Amino acid sequence: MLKLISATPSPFARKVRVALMEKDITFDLITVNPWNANERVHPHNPLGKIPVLITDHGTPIYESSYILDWLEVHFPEPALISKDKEKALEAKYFQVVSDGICEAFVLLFIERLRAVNKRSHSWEHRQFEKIDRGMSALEAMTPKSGFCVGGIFTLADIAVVSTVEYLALRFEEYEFNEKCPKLLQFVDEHKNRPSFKNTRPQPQKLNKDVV
Ligand SMILES: N[C@@H](CCC(=O)N[C@@H](CS)C(=O)NCC(=O)O)C(=O)O
Repeated sequence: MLKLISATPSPFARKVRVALMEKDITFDLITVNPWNANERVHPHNPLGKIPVLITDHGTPIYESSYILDWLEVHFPEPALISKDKEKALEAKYFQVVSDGICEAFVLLFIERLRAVNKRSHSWEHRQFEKIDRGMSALEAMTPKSGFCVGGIFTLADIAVVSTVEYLALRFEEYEFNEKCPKLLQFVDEHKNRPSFKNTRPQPQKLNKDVV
């Protein structure tokens, strides 16, 4: 059986969990906290990051967008990406922006674990701007209602919902209502889809010694 090494708040791992559920693939969920010093993710991924999917042959596959591509090849139905190449690129673009926002937020979040006098405000500002510009790009791209690309549920919808709900959990002070009302409406319409409902992000406590 496939195994997925995952963490409860991770938007990257959530994309994979949603895809596995949408494709009705049975898998073992292994929940870890990848930031803990004693957590052993690196034997499966030299980069030490989750998500990692372990195949039936024991081969580890990592990087969420790559795992989604792998799933599409090995479990093509139901497709989470259009067979039309242009539409497929369009959907992947949502994922590029979404992953970029989440990666910038992880850097900001980790910086904020430092003692106040050790935090770099210019670094925090730099990450904030990436998140803010990314969210505004996503707000412009995403429809109020329906699906992001081609009238079908795709990895674009998965990426958008995972990103917005992750930020809503970890970045409460972000002005979602003012800055991205369309994204909120989109998430509201889709959040009760079973694969989203069953993978809602949950916080994990991070040790300050990570920095
Ligand atoms: N680009 C990667 C990002 C994965 C990622 O940043 N995972 C975080 C958790 S959300 C992690 O495991 N971080 C641990 C570390 O960097 O040491 C992907 O899409 O899979």
